Amino acid sequence: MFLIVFVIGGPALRWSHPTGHNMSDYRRYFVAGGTYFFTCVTHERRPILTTDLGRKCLHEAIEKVRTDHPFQIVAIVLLPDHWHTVWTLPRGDDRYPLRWMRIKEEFTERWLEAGGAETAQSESREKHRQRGVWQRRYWEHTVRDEADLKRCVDYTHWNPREHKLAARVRDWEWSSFDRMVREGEYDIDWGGTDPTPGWDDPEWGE
Ligand code: NI
Repeated sequence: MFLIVFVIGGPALRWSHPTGHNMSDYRRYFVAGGTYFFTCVTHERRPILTTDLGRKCLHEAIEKVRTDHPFQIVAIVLLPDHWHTVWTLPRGDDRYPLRWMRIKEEFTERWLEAGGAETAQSESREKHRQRGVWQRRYWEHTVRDEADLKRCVDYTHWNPREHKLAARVRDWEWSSFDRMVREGEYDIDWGGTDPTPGWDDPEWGE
């Protein structure tokens, strides 16, 4: 039975993983009304996020903001010019816009201070005191239930393949996939086929 599943491959591999976890594990991540999927893109799609400096600045920015305004990172992936992430906020706290504003600010401050480049400023952006590091907006999707959460997390981890940046999901260094394999949520070889076909429409940002 398992041999057959293994030969078929693809998403079915999840059934055979050793600790026998299944979708119900997502209960520990899901907070009704407080679990979100986000996409955030760099200004003019500059490929800065997977550089040493970009990763350092983003890590520090997230940790700084999480100290002041806690949230759980369920899943995260860095691509060169954007990132996808799934967060759970504390119950009764819906202030993700504040967290996003702060993360962008903290990143920008560190990035520019360390000599990272920014793109040329339009008059309008200068008026709004924005720097040429991030796109102004970001995409937000409120996760509806555990099945929706599973799709969002799968979408996040499969994204390097979606963007043709990695041959296998496990080959991409800059995501929470490794952690979730260690936690027993995925088989290491997961991601042979697109787990969320058709989810690359504009609502998903990328
Ligand atoms: Ni993407």
